[in-house]
Amino acid sequence: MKKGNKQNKSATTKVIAADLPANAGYGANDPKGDDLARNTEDSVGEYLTTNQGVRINDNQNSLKAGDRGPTLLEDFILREKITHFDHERIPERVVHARGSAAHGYFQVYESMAEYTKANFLQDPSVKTPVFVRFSTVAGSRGSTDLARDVRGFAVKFYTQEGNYDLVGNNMPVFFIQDAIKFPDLIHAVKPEPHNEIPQAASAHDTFWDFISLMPESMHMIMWVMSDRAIPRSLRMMEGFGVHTFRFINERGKARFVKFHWKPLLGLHAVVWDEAQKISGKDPDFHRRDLWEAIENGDYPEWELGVQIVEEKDEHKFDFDLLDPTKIIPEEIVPVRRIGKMTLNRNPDNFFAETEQVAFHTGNIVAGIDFTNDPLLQGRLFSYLDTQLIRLGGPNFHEIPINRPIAALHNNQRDGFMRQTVNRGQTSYEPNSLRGGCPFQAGADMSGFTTHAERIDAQKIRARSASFFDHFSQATLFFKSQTEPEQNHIVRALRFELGKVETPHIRERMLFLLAQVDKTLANRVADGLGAKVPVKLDRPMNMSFPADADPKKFQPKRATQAIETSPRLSMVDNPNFPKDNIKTRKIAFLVADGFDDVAVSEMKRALLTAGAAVMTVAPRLGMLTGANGEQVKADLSFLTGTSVMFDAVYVPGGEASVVLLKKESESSNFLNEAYQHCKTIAASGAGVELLERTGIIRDSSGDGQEANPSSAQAGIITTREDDVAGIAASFVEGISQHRHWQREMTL
Ligand code: HDE
Repeated sequence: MKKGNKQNKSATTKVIAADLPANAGYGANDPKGDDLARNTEDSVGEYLTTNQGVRINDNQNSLKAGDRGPTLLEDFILREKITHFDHERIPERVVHARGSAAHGYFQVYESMAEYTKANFLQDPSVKTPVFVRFSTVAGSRGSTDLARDVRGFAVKFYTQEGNYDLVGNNMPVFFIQDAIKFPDLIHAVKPEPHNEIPQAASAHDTFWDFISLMPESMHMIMWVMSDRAIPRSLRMMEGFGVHTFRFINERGKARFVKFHWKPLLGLHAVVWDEAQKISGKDPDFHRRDLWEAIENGDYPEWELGVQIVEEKDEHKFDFDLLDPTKIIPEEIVPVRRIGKMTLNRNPDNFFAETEQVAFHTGNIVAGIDFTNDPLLQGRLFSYLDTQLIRLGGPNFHEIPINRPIAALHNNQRDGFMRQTVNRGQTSYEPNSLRGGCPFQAGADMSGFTTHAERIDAQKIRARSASFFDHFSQATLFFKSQTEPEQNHIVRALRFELGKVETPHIRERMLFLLAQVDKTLANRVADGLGAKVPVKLDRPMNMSFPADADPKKFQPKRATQAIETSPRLSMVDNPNFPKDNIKTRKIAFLVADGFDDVAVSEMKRALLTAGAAVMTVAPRLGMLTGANGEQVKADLSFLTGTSVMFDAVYVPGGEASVVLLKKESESSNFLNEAYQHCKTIAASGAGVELLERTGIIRDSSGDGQEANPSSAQAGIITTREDDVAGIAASFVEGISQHRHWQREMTL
């Protein structure tokens, strides 16, 4: 048999995906999966070929003049391979370069016909395929997942009537009010241009220089300095459409709408110290978490929420609905949950899908429309434009991940990489040669019609005075946080401004913070060893035309309808009761001689509650329990650290605990988990390990250490090996996610 040949291959085997069974590997009812299958290829059982389909006999050696001679230009196989390799990269996204994505579907709970004619929001039995890409904003494609940053939350709905993209973020407001400031904002936050430092971080002079001159960003700054900017998981964060959009019903009636995504796993964050450590230990933490959850069948779910406002109420609020630096507090207009999105399939190929997916705020369907939000208006230009450079031409809509499942017919033709072979003589409309086809669709045939908004205005470069209240909602956000969350904002600002080297930038920021909340500003100033200035030597707002009167552009506070909005907090948010531990990761610290009974009982309790358990041991391989039970060590102290977990359990077993005590890493593990306010449980001799670290100060108890004081909240122990007795408290402790009371004693 010749090298590389396989006897059982028929010479006619084709590699193209059209031959794959419909739904290859994707399950039934997945129209986008079916569509993608036309382009998938897995090479299993196939010969190696060139891109022209010529079978390759030797993939090890280039063609040479003699075995020690020069390589020949003639070697078309070498040239094709290397040329393709040389061109494998496309430009990364100018923002949101770092991302992770998944497939899934969306189903509406009941028809929304009263509000919108959008086809995918009518029938609860219809599953609309979606592709969702989460991202960070500032870092490049290879940057860490755990940067302090906004997270992109972009959803492409492949509806029967065309693609609808809801290109949102995990924060409901934005830094700026007008698209014309976007390049400035991004230039300021990206690594500084002279030395390309720092990567994926806002903690540097240029970002804070810009922000200190943009009071309109203060509301967003509160969000970015809060724990929302360091989510525990992409599966545990909210999403927001940010802008006000419109719903249009069959009768043409329009209403304003704001979109929300509410995660069914709740809202959770890590702590900043943890985020920085994860960035070193596992920079792919969020990507891995999303991937693994889907592989394990723990499909992340979000409910789509809408806040609907009648057109007649447009001016009823103390802010402008068109201003993207404002929210409509949920206490004022409740969020109605109208459907659910489930992510149930990982991409087959990162480049083909996650990298090449092209979102565009302009991808809308009949029943949804834009508003005049000046940030949204700019985005409507930017997304199509950016894809032209990023994906190399006007035909990116033909890339499998981008093409709609709805039929696509028009007279657009040609261009780089055109895939469609358009038949026929005509490529214009109107025409008679092709019977007028393709023809326009009436509104009754789902033809898109723009909402006929009345506009009677002068053409001016200006911003409405209704956009000038830059601080009230920043104050609302800060006041709505629990004490530990406020502490985190203070510390985040101390960290970020602490990295700023130019004194006047810090001072301007302290002045702006004082407009939000005086205590906040004073506390940040304390940490910086600075004082809050009483006035500035330049106007607060530098964002006005060159010959304008600066006084006219100063922020103005409006009276607020509410003082606090509990739904802005992550810790104490009535939308997200802390009542489960589903998919949380728990570490068991074990060594040979561990208490087999304790391990299996605790494991059973945690698995029943939906958590995942991993063993971390001094070494990899099989471990033997005191009664001879064998357990595989999933991680060693070298490969597994506490920041990868939500909680820790130390079972008893004298021999195991003796071995663990010899490992300084076991103490580090526990100390770090304690410092990050995680739930820690120990039973039998395992309690001694907690004593050695100082986590438990009172060594006389018998399980009484469980919550004896707020400082010990989330520390659950029993010396009696009564694992069944503490399992419920452990589960309850983990469901609280973090025990911030402990942090205040640090
Ligand atoms: Fe984007 N944004 N953006 N943005 N944005 C992009 O499009 C832009 C804004 C958001 O996973 C780019 O394909 C402008 C707000 C997400 O592929 C680009 C302005 C919100 C993603 C672009 C904004 C977003 C992007 C870069 C101000 C939340 C990632 C690559 C007017 C509502 C989508 C690309 C993905 C990506 C422009 C502001 C969300 C350059 C000009 C506000 C989630 O077109």
